[in-house]
Amino acid sequence: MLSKTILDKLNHQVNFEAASAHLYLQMSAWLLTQSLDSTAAFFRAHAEEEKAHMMKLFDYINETGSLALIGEVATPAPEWKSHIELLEAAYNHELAITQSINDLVDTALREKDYSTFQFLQWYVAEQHEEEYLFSSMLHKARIINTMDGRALFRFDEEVRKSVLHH
Ligand code: OFO
Repeated sequence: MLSKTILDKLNHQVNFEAASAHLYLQMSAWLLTQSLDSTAAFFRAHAEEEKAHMMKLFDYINETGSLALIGEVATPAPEWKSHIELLEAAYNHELAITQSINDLVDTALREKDYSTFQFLQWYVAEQHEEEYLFSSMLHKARIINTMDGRALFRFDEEVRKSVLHH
């Protein structure tokens, strides 16, 4: 049985993951208007991942005999001025998710809810992956945005072709 504190926080996380799915889907639409089709495809696929994160929580809550709640999801405003600004927003969003997961882990430990603590470990590992993924994308976008950066990238590409493939 989940305590009220844990249940509220888990339901809050259900909503957060749903909001993430909406945000990334909105981002993919904006990216399409900028002809960044592959980045748009990435965000669209990532919106699906967030939906899966949401469903995993939804199932866990229901399996404990508690009631998962589908809350209202805020409408994301597509007001990014550049793809870099969008990537920064996405990275910051992931940092906020990590914080929320960490807070849940903290509470589970404090309440000695070891089942929830164990369940959340998947999210802890996942957030490590997601932060890495989004920060490396942002980093690459920033590099390619400068002339020197483009030259560096070409060099790196040459290394990939000539050294790594031999
Ligand atoms: Fe992108 O993260 Fe969900 O949990």
